[in-house]
Amino acid sequence: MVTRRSFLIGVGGAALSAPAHLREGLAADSFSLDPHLPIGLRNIAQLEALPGKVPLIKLTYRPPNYETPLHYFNELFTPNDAFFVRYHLSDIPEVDPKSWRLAVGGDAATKPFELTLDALKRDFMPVEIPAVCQCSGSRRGLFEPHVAGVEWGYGAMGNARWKGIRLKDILDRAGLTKEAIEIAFDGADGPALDKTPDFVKSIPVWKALDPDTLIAYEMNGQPLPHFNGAPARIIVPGWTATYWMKHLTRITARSTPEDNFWMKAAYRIPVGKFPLVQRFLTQETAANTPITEMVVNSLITTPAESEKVRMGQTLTAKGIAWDGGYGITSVEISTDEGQTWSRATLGPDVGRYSFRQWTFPLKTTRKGALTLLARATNAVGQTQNSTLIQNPGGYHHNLMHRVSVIVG
Ligand SMILES: Nc1nc2c(c(=O)[nH]1)N[C@H]1C(S)=C(S)[C@@H](COP(=O)(O)O)O[C@H]1N2
Ligand SMILES: [Mo]
Repeated sequence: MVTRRSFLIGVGGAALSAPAHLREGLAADSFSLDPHLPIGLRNIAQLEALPGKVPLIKLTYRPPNYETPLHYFNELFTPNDAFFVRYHLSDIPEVDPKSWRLAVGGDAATKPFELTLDALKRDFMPVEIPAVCQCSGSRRGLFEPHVAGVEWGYGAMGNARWKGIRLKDILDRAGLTKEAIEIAFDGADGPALDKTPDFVKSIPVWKALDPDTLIAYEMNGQPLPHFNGAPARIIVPGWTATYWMKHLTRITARSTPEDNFWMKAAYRIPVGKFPLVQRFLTQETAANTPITEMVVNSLITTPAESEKVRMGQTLTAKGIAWDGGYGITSVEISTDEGQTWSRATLGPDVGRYSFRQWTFPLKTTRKGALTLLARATNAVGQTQNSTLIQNPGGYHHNLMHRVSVIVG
């Protein structure tokens, strides 16, 4: 079926019309939406640039939810200006780094204090960690049956080098009591007119004290872009991005579980359904538990869906794999719908929380459609699913990615 849809390319907004899966006429860096996304979404999604960003796939404007087009993941690190944007609340102030203050306190902190950005950079040791920032609901739009929420495709994620200081160093200065069980974060953004509760998230104290959990002020060597949390945000490597508080203003050490809507009702998964190791026990109920680490996953970034390839041509398929930080041990490719698998060559390991690139030589010996499947496995033996683990939030989609090229 060919539906007419128009979308804006570039800031100038040259209008083009083409169904997403029949876009051979468009440049290689053009817009592509997965054919499995709900048709309603495929008709309204637009490429549009927020200030400071290249055109991204706009899913909602208030609050801004924009995903990264798939082809950007051909790069190991996602460019800052192409990095996805996700917000729950519409009032998003531009924070002046000069007047910004970070308040640290709570009933489980003996020495509350405030910090300027200069003091944060000056008084604590800087560290830099490559890590994937992935929304829990990335690929929610690919769930069948569909699940309510922002109908993300593949691009509610990105990989960056995050530079900042250890959250642990801040908590050491705050003098945690032995009753401390959770560390909560608040950001400068808030609800606009609606009654949506303020976005506050907490993590277990053991995760907050992990030397890899950071307060970052730089991303890929540049100050954080406004829409990715300037002037400072939380980085919880391995865990989904819901805890990666942007525009951080307050850190609260708690002796009791945080009990707001965003902890108690949202970002929860059924107990025991996913193969996960790290648990957030102070928030767990008999039925469900907060989402924690990312599941093992991969993508094929080259070739693009429906790309035309000449018969006899050898091309190099490439892509990325990532997990919750155990480390990718293999990526396998199948060209026969999963009957047989061959190992791809892994690129350099730049850190256990980063994307791991892979390549695979592809021979085209027959005319017609050639379908690739990719499957990643990690160091604790977790692998991607061939059937979806259904859950009410539409989280943790890690079905094997499928891309078909046309050999002619
Ligand atoms: N202040 C603030 N921080 C936030 C959020 C938010 O709505 N407000 N959303 C969280 C969620 S759910 C995600 S997926 C990531 C998105 O990070 P990004 O916009 O930098 O890509 O930010 C997290 N931090
Ligand atoms: Mo998210």
